[in-house]
Formats: sequence, C-alpha cells, structure tokens
Amino acid sequence: MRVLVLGGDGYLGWPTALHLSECGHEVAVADNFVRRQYDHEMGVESLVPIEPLHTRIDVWKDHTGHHIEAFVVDLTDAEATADMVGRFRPDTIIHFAEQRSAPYSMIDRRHAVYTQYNNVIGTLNVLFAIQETDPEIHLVKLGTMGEYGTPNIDIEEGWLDVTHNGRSDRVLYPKRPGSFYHLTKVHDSHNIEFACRVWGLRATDLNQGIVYGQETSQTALDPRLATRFDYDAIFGTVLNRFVIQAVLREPLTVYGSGGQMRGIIDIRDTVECLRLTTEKPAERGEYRVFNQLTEMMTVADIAKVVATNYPEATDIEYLDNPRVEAEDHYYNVTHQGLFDLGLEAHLLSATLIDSMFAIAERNQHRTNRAALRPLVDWRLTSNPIRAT
Ligand code: NAD
Ligand code: USQ
Repeated sequence: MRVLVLGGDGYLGWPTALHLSECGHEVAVADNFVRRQYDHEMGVESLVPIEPLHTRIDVWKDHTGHHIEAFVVDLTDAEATADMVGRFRPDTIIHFAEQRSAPYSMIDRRHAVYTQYNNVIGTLNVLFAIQETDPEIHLVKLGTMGEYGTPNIDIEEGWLDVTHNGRSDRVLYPKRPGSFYHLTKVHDSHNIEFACRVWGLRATDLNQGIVYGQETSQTALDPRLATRFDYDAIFGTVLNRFVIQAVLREPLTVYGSGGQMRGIIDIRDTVECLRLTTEKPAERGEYRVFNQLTEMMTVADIAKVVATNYPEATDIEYLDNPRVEAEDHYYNVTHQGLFDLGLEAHLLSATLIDSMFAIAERNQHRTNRAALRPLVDWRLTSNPIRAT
C-alpha cells in the first residue's frame, strides 16, 4: 500500500514510517518540523540525539534499500496539503501531525489558540484533501484516551448505545477532556465522523493511551535512526519522565495522590497497531474507533514500578497537582478492537524498563534538570514557561 505518514519526523511518526516501510509498504512522510521548534522555545532537547529527517531517510535507505519520500508541509496550509495528497496518491493517510502536549496547550491564551488552530484546521485540511483527491483514501487519525476523561461508567470504543425515555440510539461516546489539547482531539473526532457520514469517507480514530519506550527493532538498527525521547515537564510523558528522573537520582514527580488511572502502551505496539489498521481499513462511510492501549495503571503504580526496578534508591515525591483532574475515580476501558485485528501486546516488563534505564544513562549528560519540574498550572491563564 502507499502510506503517507503525517508528522513523520515525530516521536511516533518516524518509527511508524520505518515499520511500514520494512513491512513492504511504499511510505512517504510529511512534517513542518514544528516539534523541533518547540524544543528551542522551551530551551530543551530530546534526551536521545535525533538526526535531521533527510539524514534519517538516507540512513534507512543505506541499511534496507527502502526509499521513503519526504514532504515539508504545514497542514494548516490547505493548498500545500492538497497538493501533497494529489502528488503522492496514498491508499492510507496516517495522521500524527498535531501539537500533542497538554501542558503546552495550557501555558496561556496564545498556546491554547495555537494548539486548537494547528490541530483542528490541520485535520480539516486533510479531510478536504481526501475528499477532493480520492474519497477512497483511508484516514487513520491519532486521537487520545484523554478525550473521554474519567467518566463514572465503562468507556466504550467511540460509540455508546443509549436508551432514553424508551427510545434507543447509537451515539458518539460523551467526552469530557482535561486540557485544551485533549479538546482538539474531540473536535477532530466530530469533524471526522461528520465527513464519514456526509461524504462517505473511511476513517479510523485511534484513541491512544500514553506511550512509553523509545526503541523499535527498526530504530535500533543505527543510532542515526533513533526517535526522540522527551523528558521535560511540558512534552515528557509520565513513564518516560520517571525513568530519567530515577537515573538522575531526582525524585519521581507524582502529581497529587497519583490515583489517576491511565491507559498505557509500548511504542512497539503503537507501530504495530498502525500497521494493522492500515492493512485492514474501515469501510466507505465508516467512522471506526479503537481504544489503543494495552494496560491500565495508576500514576502512583507507574512510579512504584520504575522505583522498584531501578537498582539505586529512588524517592517518590507527591507534588500538589498542577492539573485539574480526578485522582480517585472509576476507570474501565473496552479495548478489544485492535486485539481482534491481531495485536499481540508487549506488556510493561522489567526488561523493557531496564532497556529504558540504559538509554537514559547513556544520555543523561544531555538533560536540563530544571526542565523536570512542572511549570504549567491549569488554574492560571498565563504561565512562565522557561525552566532556566
Ligand atoms: P510529536 O510531537 O513527537 O510528533 C508530531 C509531529 O507532527 C512533529 O514532528 C511535528 O513537527 C508535526 N506537526 C505538528 N503540527 C504540524 C503541522 N501543522 N503540519 C505538519 N507537521 C506538524 O508527537 P508524538 O508523540 O509522536 O504524537 C503523535 C500523535 O499521537 C499526536 O497526534 C498525539 O496527539 C498522538 N498521541 C501521542 C501519545 C504519546 O504518548 N506520545 C499518546 C496518545 C496520542
Ligand atoms: N503526571 C504525573 N507526574 C508527571 C507527569 C505526569 O503525575 O511528572 C500525571 C498527570 O497528572 C496525568 C498523567 O500523569 O494524570 C499522564 O500525564 P502525561 O503527561 O504522561 O500524559 P498526558 O498529558 O495525558 O498526554 C500524553 C501525551 C498526549 C496523549 C496522552 C494520552 O502527551 O499526546 O494524547 O498522553 S492520554 O493520557 O491517554 O490522553
């Protein structure tokens, strides 16, 4: 298949492109490199050095003989987006290309507006490009488990059967997201479902949990193929952050009581989920939703797993929660769809955590310790962002 990976220079987009390329697909990646600019804005960089996109592509070709085409495109540019889709003529578009940090979106008005514009308009432009180029193209869109929030009922895969006053219907699952970023994913979901209903597009919305890990079999082939590893309080995700905190002998920063339950997934399973959904597309007119996670854990339990596995003494610090979120709540998520497609999960293991410790130890000299502390308070409309 011809697969266009939007956000192909990012943490998940790059390893997904390599996985699909190795599996025999003709892959192109597109990115506007804005993720690299956020690092400059924040005064931090990926824990693991990352090469420019064109170097990565050349190294992949040298190792495997597989060519990956590159487009430098900003998805908020409708003409450039449509032109790219028209030129590459993909069977599948995998859309990772959004501003993906909740704290970044909560810094202040400017960052909230930027995040909503970038994500919602970018996705709209992709929908129009598909409809105008070829409505057969399957859109695989990265959503997030955070769209649902933490409702006091079971979380279904995107849809809910409701009976109200004696009548029944199947409705989009009600959403209660926890940041301006997570809200963009809800807006996207509605726009995508509408395009499937009205234009007959085919789409799969992947409500993914928090990803951990940094290596796949393809990125491990050569250090120049590495994907990024974010550890700072704005872009670092919880398990990845706890690993580097342990290595630096810094306390693991649990926000609040740590009772927040979240879905998590190994990066190796993320790339496989993308292959499975690409190769088994939604039907024309179908808006298909999968909850993309393999396990559920509380933040406090994640901290305990990391602390227990690290051979040196590790402290856990319970900070006043800078976010507004439930810390003691019901959480039960249906996540069968991807297993039905054939996913075989890598569950969180000591071996995986040890390999992450090794990566963090090799690169610990690159860290900015001040950037580990949370800086963005959900209750404020203007937060100072520089860690140093
Ligand atoms: P990332 O920031 O590393 O990658 C996103 C890429 O998209 C970056 O390279 C960025 O430059 C690019 N991009 C952003 N806006 C763009 C635009 N307007 N035009 C072109 N390119 C643009 O993020 P990631 O961690 O790889 O996440 C990828 C997707 O998966 C995101 O949509 C995110 O919301 C979703 N997701 C991530 C996680 C996680 O734990 N990392 C969990 C659930 C869902
Ligand atoms: N947390 C801590 N300590 C930390 C960092 C985070 O206790 O040092 C807590 C947060 O308060 C939150 C949980 O850990 O309760 C998860 O935080 P996170 O920063 O790891 O994840 P989140 O902000 O939800 O965002 C990440 C990705 C985002 C994706 C989302 C999936 O950045 O792109 O959409 O995970 S999900 O969480 O399922 O919505």
